[in-house]
Amino acid sequence: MPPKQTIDHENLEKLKRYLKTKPKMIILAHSSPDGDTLGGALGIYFSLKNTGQEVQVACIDKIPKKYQFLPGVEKIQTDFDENDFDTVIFVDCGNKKMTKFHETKPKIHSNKMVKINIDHHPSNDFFGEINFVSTLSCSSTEIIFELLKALELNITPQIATLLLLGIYTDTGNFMHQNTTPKSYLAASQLIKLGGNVSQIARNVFRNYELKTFKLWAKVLQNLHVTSDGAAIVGIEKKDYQSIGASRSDLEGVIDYINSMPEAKYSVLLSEDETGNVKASLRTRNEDVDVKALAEKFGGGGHIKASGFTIKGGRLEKEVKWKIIQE
Ligand SMILES: [Mn+2]
Repeated sequence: MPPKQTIDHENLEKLKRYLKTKPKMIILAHSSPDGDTLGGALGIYFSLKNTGQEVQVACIDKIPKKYQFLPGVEKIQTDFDENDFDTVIFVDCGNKKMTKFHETKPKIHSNKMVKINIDHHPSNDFFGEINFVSTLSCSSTEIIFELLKALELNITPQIATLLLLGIYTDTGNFMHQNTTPKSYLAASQLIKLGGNVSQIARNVFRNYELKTFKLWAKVLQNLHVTSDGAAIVGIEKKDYQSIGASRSDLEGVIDYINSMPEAKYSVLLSEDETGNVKASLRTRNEDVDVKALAEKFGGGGHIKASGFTIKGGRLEKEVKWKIIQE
């Protein structure tokens, strides 16, 4: 069977027809936003806005400092009135609850809204009325790039940078297993369209503050490999608070931990600011599926990179790290 097209023809035609009705659209990034969800959400925002569509963009969480350089970042609202819209575009949401807006705005999941679902996570259950879900794409922005081309929308240098960002961050600089010839091709075309690689590198990948390094030093110091081959480390709230860092400063450190040849898989446990324990899991081992492991704890993700949250938990270290649920 030939590989499925990234952009499903039927859904594309549906979207083209729907856009002609001039819907009122809100684009949502997922909570704890990353480069893919932000680049994707803003990329669509500009391309639709430039054609005169009525569109706004929101993310429930604060935008991390390293993404503050993004064109249009000031357009991202942390709140919105659901009654102002008839359409939600979900970007990079492996499930529809990932925006975290569902608790305060149930209407966004009701049948009063047209849901457009753009994602590349295997866990995605096609929850939209219109779906562009391709698990073979390295990032949601890779899908969005295909989509914008299919819609014949103009891709400005600004939009190219936004889409390129998602490819860079989700492939870990083209080093993760999800990197395909298509990812390189998309990146090449986006650079040709004016995508700015050095701006992405300087802001996202070569941009660490002293507090981040101090926190990473704690992580590396506490790291150990269990007898069954798990590289595991726990970071308590007091660990980052004592050096003026925050949990988001941990982003990226798991990929260094996961570079150890003696580890079958890696687990980074961290207490968040609101009394939960979050776990990030990675593996470079062909035989290990960390998605299955995360699912056992109610989480999900990809086979090589996943995560879960234990609500109302804290970490305690006796001999090993363990999660105490309260
Ligand atoms: Mn993604």
